[in-house]
Amino acid sequence: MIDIQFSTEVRDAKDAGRPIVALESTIITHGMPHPQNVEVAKQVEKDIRDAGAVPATIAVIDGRLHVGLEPEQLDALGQAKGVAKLSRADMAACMASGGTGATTVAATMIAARFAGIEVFATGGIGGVHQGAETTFDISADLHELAQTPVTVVAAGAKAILDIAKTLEVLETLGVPVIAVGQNEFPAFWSSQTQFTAPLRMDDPAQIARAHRMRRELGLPGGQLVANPIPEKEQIPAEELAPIIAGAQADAEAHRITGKDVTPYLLQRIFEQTEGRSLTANIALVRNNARLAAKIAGELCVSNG
Ligand code: PSU
Ligand code: MN
Repeated sequence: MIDIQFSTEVRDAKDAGRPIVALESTIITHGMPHPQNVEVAKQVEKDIRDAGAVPATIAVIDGRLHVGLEPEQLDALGQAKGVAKLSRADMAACMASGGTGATTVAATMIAARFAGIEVFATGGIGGVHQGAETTFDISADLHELAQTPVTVVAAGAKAILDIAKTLEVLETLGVPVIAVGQNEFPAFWSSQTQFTAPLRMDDPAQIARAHRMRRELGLPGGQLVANPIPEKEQIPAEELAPIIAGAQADAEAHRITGKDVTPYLLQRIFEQTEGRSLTANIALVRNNARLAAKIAGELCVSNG
């Protein structure tokens, strides 16, 4: 019944059996300011093409599920006002009511699986927020990783989250957390943390094999690939700590709750770092896109 709207490029890639990488759209509508959001979205798509795969940016537009956006659709989404932020809970409702919404990691995974796409690149995943022991604020992204078979490449989890608790929940849910090129689980703007990732794989072919092995074992759920931000683009954790603490205090003072928390914190941190957080964010998303394209390429070979 659901009629997926594929972009021409994604449709052709599917027909030809070429590697495809899914991309989320919440990072465009709720994660970065206009016009950089659209520039970055197009640059990331180009990075994926240059690495030999085809990008599929996912969004709900006027009730229809789009897998791959034409450039004009990306332009329009990047400056649209009042776009919903869709996760597992509200994606179907948005489609049923003819609404327009950007997909979070959770909703992008759902759409990717539905469209037969196994690899997805983003910046950072949602996780367990600091203070979750009182707010219960835990992103639906974690549960999605536990049940939807898509390998997600991210730069770890932001320090706006409680990284220790996020890793514990991922372990409880049986989600493989695989660091690339280092032993530590990276923290988005900085590569080094005090947390050792449960797994490490430096070879995209191995990550693709692990993805396929889970499927063969009949295991539900995906993999979280934690790809550290390139060294020269990092912002030291100690420099960000007071800024994050300030943003969190503001969020509390303004009684920001639910799905507004993450976009609010990202916006405050952007303002307080005078845009440096955005420059780092762009570098790490591009880095993740390139790795995801390699993994998708390897999966294509092994699925062949
Ligand atoms: N983390 C980022 N940038 C983002 C997001 C998270 O560094 O743009 C977005 C992603 O779409 C993610 C969502 O899936 O926020 C998580 O929101 P929540 O914490 O409300 O589940
Ligand atoms: Mn939340």
